[in-house]
Amino acid sequence: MKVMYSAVQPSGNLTIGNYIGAVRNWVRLQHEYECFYAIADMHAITVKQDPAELRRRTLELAALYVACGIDPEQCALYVQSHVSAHAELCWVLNSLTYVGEASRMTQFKDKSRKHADNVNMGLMDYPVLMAADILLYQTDFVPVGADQKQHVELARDLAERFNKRYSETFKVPEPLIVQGEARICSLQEPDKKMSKSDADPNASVYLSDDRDTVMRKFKRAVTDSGNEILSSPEKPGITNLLNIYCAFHGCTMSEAESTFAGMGYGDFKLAVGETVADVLAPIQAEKERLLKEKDVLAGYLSAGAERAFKAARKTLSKVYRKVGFYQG
Ligand code: ATP
Ligand code: LTN
Repeated sequence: MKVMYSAVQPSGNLTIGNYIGAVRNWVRLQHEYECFYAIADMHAITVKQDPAELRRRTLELAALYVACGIDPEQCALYVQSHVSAHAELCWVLNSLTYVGEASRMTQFKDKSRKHADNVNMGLMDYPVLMAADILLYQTDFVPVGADQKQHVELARDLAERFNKRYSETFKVPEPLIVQGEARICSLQEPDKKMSKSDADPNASVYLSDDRDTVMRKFKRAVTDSGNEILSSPEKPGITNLLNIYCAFHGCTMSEAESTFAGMGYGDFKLAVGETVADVLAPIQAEKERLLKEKDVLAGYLSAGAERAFKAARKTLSKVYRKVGFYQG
């Protein structure tokens, strides 16, 4: 069976961008592959986190994964910091990564600008830890949103570099990016991606938003000049709303355009909001139910970590042997 690996950071409430770009695809793919789905808490601390909040969000994210349809019996669902091999392989890969290539990563440059008072080593090392995550499991495919493509490419480069220097060890992974749905944009600045750490709460729709909040955010979404509901580069606001509608309703762009032909912007925004709220309601109810059963959730996570640990250990001991670490 081919292997799939992905993760989300518990760095904020999940947005509909995370759902469409990542988690929903994981659910679709879980029966066709051997899947490892992690909660990337080690990545999250590369920007400042409140410890109690990080702990709470980690469990909440586990509940949300399951509520969205991830089957913990089928997939290894676990917390990254529970499997120490991630940090260990990261250290080895650090010695293969050039400072130049790490400092050229788009996300590192963006986050350095955004958190100018805290440009720490972890922020620069973020893609190397991500490469370690992926390569530990001999991953074939990495389902992510378009923003993570560059990081998966670094993981490929590091795998090839290691294999060339020490002999064949790592599978070279492929990113798996669903076109169109891969980038849901901010409702306030539609040329920017929707992000769970955006300071403006109206920019992002969270999976935890109730119907009223969802409707209010869509009502306030910025639109473009003109009055036609068409997808085009000159209409980033309308295009984004159409994209969201297609992703949640399950239709093509031209089907969505004909559904809304002749409708005013105001009614169109309400229709998109209703469609999103209808999908979110059952997920929210299931998440609340799961959070009341903390022991069950903790059981899923420890079983997941055990499975991940076994697979990761195999790769890590091979790596340690190849680089020449004395093993007795
Ligand atoms: P942060 O704002 O804290 O950097 P984020 O919202 O960008 O977080 P991540 O944890 O970095 O979320 O990403 C989790 C997954 O969701 C990744 O696969 C990423 O590509 C995907 N993703 C994030 N935002 C979007 C988006 N707006 N559209 C589509 N996919 C997205
Ligand atoms: N950086 C990723 C989260 C992440 C990830 C991974 C995704 C951490 N490790 C390994 C895929 C594979 C993000 O989506 N921001």
